[in-house]
Amino acid sequence: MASEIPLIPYEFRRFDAADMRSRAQALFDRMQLRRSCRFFSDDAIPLDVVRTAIHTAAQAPSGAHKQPWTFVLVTDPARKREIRLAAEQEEQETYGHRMSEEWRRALAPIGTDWRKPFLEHAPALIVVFRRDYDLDPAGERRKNYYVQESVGIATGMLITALQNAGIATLTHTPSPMGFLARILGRPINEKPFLLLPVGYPSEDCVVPAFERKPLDEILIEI
Ligand code: IYR
Repeated sequence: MASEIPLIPYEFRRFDAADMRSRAQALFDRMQLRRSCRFFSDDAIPLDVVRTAIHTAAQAPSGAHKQPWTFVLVTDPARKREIRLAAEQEEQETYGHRMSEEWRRALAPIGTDWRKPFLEHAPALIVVFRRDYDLDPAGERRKNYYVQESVGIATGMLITALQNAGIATLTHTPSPMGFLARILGRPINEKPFLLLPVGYPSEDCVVPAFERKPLDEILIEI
């Protein structure tokens, strides 16, 4: 089938195997230190670095190249406060009665509760929105494809890019998240996907002493 879009040569750089090894290892060493950060310093972070990381995320593959994502970068303290209060309201319901006993037990070692002070302490929040459809200029719906997968991949790239640049993140999913679309005034075709507080960890930030699965447990080679 002929493509309607012009085809151009793939600009791809090969490295020798030694270079490949050191590049892979260097990224692994940084990513191994990635932790979900729940205690942020209120120190400012260079926002241009965050913008570059968001631009990196937007290099992700997407179904039919629809790029079904929008990233909202929130630094305004009043808006962060509004988001914290709304998130805590939902989380009070969730922790109060929406969670199953099994879910409660799974969360117990992490020690989270309905209080979300990091939503105000973190110098910035990135709210990732998914677009299940786009609206064409006439207001007609144009469906997007594999939206969950596409936005999930982009978000993974975002977390990687931020960690690589020295910015800590938390993947936060207050549920339901509809309040984010309302507070941020997003259009009807955008649904909140993930809320990502970003910044430097506070001096006294602690994280659970989790172990990650070893490679031989998660990799099957045939
Ligand atoms: N969204 C809630 C609960 C929560 C759920 C899971 I699964 C976690 O890994 C962590 C928290 C909250 O943010 O507290």
